[in-house]
Amino acid sequence: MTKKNRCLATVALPAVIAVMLLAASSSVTANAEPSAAAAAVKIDNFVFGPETLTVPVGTTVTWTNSDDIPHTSVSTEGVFKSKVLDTDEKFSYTFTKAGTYPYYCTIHPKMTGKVVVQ
Ligand SMILES: [Cu+2]
Repeated sequence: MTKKNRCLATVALPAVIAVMLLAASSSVTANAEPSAAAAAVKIDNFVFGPETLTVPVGTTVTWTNSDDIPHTSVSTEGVFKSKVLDTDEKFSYTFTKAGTYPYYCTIHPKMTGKVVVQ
């Protein structure tokens, strides 16, 4: 091996490994969630934002408590119910049927929101 060839090998090998890792990670992601949509509701300053969220059927909605006091996200009709979410905690629910899903915070019942699934 000439000095030049050895140099090429040290550069090429990590590049090949990087490409293999990239290929592996992207196929794993694709398999885990084939066509799942995602949407987010942020809880901040005693408000669900957006208050009305419209999503397609099959969407996973994630509530994140960005407030510095605990909140919950509980379906008025008993469809879903989070635990008490402390700061930065999340709750997710996947909506598989069309409809309107009102919800509220059980600790502060004046906090309300709804998810419209189409
Ligand atoms: Cu609350």
